[in-house]
Amino acid sequence: MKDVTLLSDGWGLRHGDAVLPARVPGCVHTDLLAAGLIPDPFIGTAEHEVAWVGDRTWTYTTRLTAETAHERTDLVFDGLDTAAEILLDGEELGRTRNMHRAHRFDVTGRAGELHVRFTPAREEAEAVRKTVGDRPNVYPEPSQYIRKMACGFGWDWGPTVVTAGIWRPARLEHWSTARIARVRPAVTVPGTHGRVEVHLTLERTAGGAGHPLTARASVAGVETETTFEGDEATLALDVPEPELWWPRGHGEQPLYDLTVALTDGDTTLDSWRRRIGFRTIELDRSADEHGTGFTLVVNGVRLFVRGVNWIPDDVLPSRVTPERYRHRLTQATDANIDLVRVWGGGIYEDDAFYDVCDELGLMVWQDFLFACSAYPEEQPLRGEVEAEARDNVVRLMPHPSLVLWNGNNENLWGFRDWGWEPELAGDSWGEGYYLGLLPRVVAELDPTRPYTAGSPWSGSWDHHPNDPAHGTHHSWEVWNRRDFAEYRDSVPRFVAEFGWQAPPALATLRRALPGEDLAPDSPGMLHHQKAEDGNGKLNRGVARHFALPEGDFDRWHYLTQLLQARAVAAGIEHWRSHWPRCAGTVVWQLNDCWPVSSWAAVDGDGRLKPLHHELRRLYADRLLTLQPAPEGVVLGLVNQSAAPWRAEVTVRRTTAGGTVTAQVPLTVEVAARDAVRTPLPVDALGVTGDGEFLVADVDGEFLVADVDGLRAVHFPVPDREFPYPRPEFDVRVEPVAGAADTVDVVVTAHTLVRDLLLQPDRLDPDAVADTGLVTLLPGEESRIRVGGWPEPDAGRARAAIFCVEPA
Ligand code: BMA
Repeated sequence: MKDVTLLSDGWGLRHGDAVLPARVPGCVHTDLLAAGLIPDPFIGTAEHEVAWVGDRTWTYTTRLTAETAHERTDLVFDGLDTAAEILLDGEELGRTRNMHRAHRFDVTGRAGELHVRFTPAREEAEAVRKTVGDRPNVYPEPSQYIRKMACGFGWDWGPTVVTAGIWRPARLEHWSTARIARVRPAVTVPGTHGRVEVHLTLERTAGGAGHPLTARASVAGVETETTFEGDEATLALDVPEPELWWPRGHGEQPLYDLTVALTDGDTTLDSWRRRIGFRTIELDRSADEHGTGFTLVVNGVRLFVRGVNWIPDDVLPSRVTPERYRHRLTQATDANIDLVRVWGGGIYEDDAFYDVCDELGLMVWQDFLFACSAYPEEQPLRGEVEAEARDNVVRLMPHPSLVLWNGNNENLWGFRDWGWEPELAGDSWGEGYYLGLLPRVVAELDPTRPYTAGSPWSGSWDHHPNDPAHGTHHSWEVWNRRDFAEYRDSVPRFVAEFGWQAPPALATLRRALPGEDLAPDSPGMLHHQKAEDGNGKLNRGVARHFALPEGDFDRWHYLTQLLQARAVAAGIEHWRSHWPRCAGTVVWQLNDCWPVSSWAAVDGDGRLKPLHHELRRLYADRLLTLQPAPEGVVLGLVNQSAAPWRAEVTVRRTTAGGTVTAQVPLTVEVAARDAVRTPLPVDALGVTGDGEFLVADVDGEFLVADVDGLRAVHFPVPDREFPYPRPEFDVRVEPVAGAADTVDVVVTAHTLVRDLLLQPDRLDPDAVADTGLVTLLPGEESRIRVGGWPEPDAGRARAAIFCVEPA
């Protein structure tokens, strides 16, 4: 049987004359941090102080001992970051230049000093740039000339931390006769049975050549075997009536162990095991009266996708543990998210990520790793791109959660719109990858999954790549230049990116910026804001609705977080109610890779922004909305559950002081997995249709709709024009039986209280609340469960509560 020795211990990192203890997997930054030799780049402006690390050559060392019981020994690296020379007793075993693939070296019978020497990534990238020529990039770094996580060079939400190191596990594999080199399980559900075609590739030793070997595969109690003399075999398993794997919210996630064993007579040589799931996946891109659709169909069910974009959870990605993946992805499912898009400026995540997605029923859309720049198609990059694509398609294809491969992020758009086309003047820029190489690799290796060439992409050059009427669309104009009301001006077929920034939680800022007198433009705040004119956009966003608070950081912080939630709500409420014309929203972005002001719903320390709670409402199976529309105020109801919804809605017109001036009951039938938009009865409610100003001339009136515990409100004027009363409410704290450090903070409103928010991290840095923004009418109560708060106190709870104040 193959023997595996993990090479996790006994590594050193050369630093000057010293050798520091090194972690594998890990990176130079984590080793230097552990040795106390660099400050934490996440704190203050220390990012600058560690910049030198990325520009040095670094060598990892260990000793290899020889093993003689097997015919072959391979030294295997699951990931080397990035340009490395591997030396055994001074003799070169090989060189690498791609963080995104695995490498294997034959070290049979060899012992000695192993050195892995990393050239600075920029040096490697610049050398490649010299040979292939210059190409446009949205960012000032040479990220497209090296196959390395692009966002590590800095992004509009990320620090520049250029890593090096053995970032994924390393091991020795000792084997004889043959080993399993590759297993490609193609899972389909033709009719009522499940079919797994296991495409197996072996590697044999010289002695193992031509030797008859047996491969046995089994899944769900079905077994098959084959004996063969070559290096390839295909085993087909038919599973009668398997339980189907469903995206969350649509059914269960049954997973089946698929095992493959390779034997030589009675001797087992090698084995392989993964969990798979049975489901069908199609991407419907047919033309219709609105353009070209983009609808995921799982097990025959057409889905509105409730998605978020995922970026590397740490700019030092080797630090992300399986537990951390589980925690972060559970935060996603807590917000009723059903798809994560692994964005192309990051990494192909560890298997642990996709394992959790398989279990949680979280669909994964995986980008190939190209983002926001023109990528040369010449060598040595082309060969690396192909090898990396082959590695990762095969590695990830067993996961049922993976539903879509995507060629790149924004590069087809960039070519057409961002001045690249003239600048390139005929040079290669990646089109050959997105429209040629990558779809060929997917069709060859993983033909059961759909591929799309890019995000955004309209399906062909016949339409603008970001044409909302065709395929996927990125909606960035609104955040960059406009009010979020303008999300309502179009109905894209699938919104793969849109978002709004907000600062992280206060406790996160306090940790990242110790001692700073916090202001929107204090030095640390500015350093932890990487977007072009980020604060300007935040401030203009606030000023469209509220008087911009001067000299009151806490209020600015509350209002920017509030605006983030309202902006994303405006988009999702509108687009989701236009199902099936619009078939998904993928919010930019779920997570952060350090503490920063960004579009994320979960901040860099893992704390929830109000947007996270808002997403839970927006992505619930049933959604009630009131939306201004050209035809008047529209009641939008979404029902993504499998049961029809007979919604008995009460719509009220009420004054700021709490007097109900009109009230109508409305019954709306919403079929299963359907959405309905219905204009409000103008006569009964006295509302007129006139753009944003929809309630009749009476000052200080607004609309409230309620059904089955869901509420929607519509205020006809910007907040700064609305005559809010001075908010009055009581706060009490009630213990929760049987739950340590947990209380209910109960807020009773005596007036209208708009967008009340309890910020739990002001109570305790570890405290969490189960409720985000909530609007209370006079007399109403909100019960906010707060966990992780050992010393509850009503006065402190009150001090942690914010709401909209009169202008
Ligand atoms: C999109 C993404 C990222 C970027 C985000 C916010 O373009 O693809 O490149 O971080 O917008 O600007």
